[in-house]
Amino acid sequence: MDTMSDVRAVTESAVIKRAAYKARTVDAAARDAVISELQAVMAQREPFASRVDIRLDDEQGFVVDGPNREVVPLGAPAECRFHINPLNLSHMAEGKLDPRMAILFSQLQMQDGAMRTAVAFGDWLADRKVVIGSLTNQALPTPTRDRERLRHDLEAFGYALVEGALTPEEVRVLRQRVIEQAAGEREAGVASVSEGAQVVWALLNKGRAFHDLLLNPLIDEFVPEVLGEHPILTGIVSIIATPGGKSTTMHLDQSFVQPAIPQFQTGLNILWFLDDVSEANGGTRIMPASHLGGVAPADPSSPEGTVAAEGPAGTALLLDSRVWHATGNNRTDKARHLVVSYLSRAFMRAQENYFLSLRPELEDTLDEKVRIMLGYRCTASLGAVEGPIEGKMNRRPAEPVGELKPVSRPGH
Ligand SMILES: O=C(O)CCC(=O)C(=O)O
Ligand SMILES: [Fe+2]
Repeated sequence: MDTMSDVRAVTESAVIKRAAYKARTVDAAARDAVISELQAVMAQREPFASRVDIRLDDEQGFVVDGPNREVVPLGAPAECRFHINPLNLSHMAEGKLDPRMAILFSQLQMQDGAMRTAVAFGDWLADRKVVIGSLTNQALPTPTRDRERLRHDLEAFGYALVEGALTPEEVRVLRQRVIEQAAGEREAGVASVSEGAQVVWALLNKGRAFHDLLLNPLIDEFVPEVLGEHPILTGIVSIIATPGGKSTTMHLDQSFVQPAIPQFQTGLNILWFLDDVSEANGGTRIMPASHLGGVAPADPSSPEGTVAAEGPAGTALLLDSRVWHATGNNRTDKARHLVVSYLSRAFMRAQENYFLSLRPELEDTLDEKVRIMLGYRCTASLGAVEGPIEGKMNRRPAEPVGELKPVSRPGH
C-alpha cells in the first residue's frame, strides 16, 4: 500500500519534484560530466537498441543514440523522453536506483514514449540482466490451511494464500465498516479515489474492528519468523478495486529501499479478502518468485507476466515486500474490498520519537529542513497523512478523519 502508486499520483508528484529540483539547476559543466560518464559506459557495453531523449532540467539535455553508441544534441529523433537529475542518473548507472522505482517515485519522469524503453535503458545502463516476468513451472500457490505448504509458498514464490484466516462473522463486520466508511468519505468529499481504486487510509481511526484485526493470530504466526519481533505497522488501509478500474502501477512494497537489496526482506504485507476475489474482480496481480531478484516487469504500467491471487472471502494473502505486484483490473460490476495491513522490521523508524516528545509550541517554529528530518515530508510514499502525496509537507490535521457513514441514503 505504500505504494498506492497509481499513475495519477505519479504525475501529480512529478510536478512537485520538478519544482524541488529547480534549486539545483544543471549547468553546462554538470551536463558535460554526465555526457562523458555515459560515453564511457557506452564504450563498454553492447549498443542499446533505442534512442532516448534525456532532460537533466528544463534547459539541459541530450539524446542517447543507442544503436550508434553516441550522445547527440537535443532535437535528434528519439523513441522516448524523460526528465532525471544528474544524481539520479548516476545512481541508476551505478545500479543504486532501479529504473522502475525511479519511475514510481518520480525520480525519472516520463514525458513521452513507452515506459518500457526507459526501463530497458535503465537496466542497460546499470548492466543489469533482468528476466522479464518469467513464470515458474511449479504449481503456484492456492488457498490452503497446510502450514508447511504456506511456508514453502512464501519462500519459493514470495506469497501464500491462507484459507479461512477470517471467520464469516469477522468478514461481515469488516466489510460493512469498510463499505460504510468509503461511502461516508465520498460523501464528505475526503475520499481518495483514483481511476482503479478507492483507498480508505488510516483505518485505526475508523473502527475498532481494524484494531482487532491486528490481533489476528496469523500475524504472530507468520510475521516474527520473517521480520523479527515487534514489527512496526507501516499502514492499515482498505483497497477497493472499483468496477471498470484499471490495474495500478507494478511495485514492490519495499520500493523505498534503494539500492534494492533482494537478499533482505524488510516487510510482510497481509491482504485480507472481504469478498470472493478472482482474476475478474481485480485479484492482486503478482509476479511469482520475483522476490528472488532476477525477475522484474518490462513495463511497470502493464500486468504482463503476472498471475492473479484468488480465494474466497476470509482468505489472507501473505505477500513478501520484495514481490512485484499491483491491484488488478476489476472487470465485474461489483467492487472488490480488501483490508491491507503492512508490517515492517522494528528498526524502520527513528530513534527519538518526536511525534510523541516534541513540545507542541515548537512545532510551528521548525525550519522546513528540520521538518523534513522529523518526517513531516511524504517521501517515497512514507510519512503520509490520509494518503501519500509525494513531496507534500504534512501538518497535524486539526481533526483526523474518523468514523464516517453516508448521511444521505441512495435514492434520497
Ligand atoms: O489492491 C491490491 O490488490 C494490492 C494492493 C497493494 O499493492 C498493497 O497493498 O501494497
Ligand atoms: Fe503494494
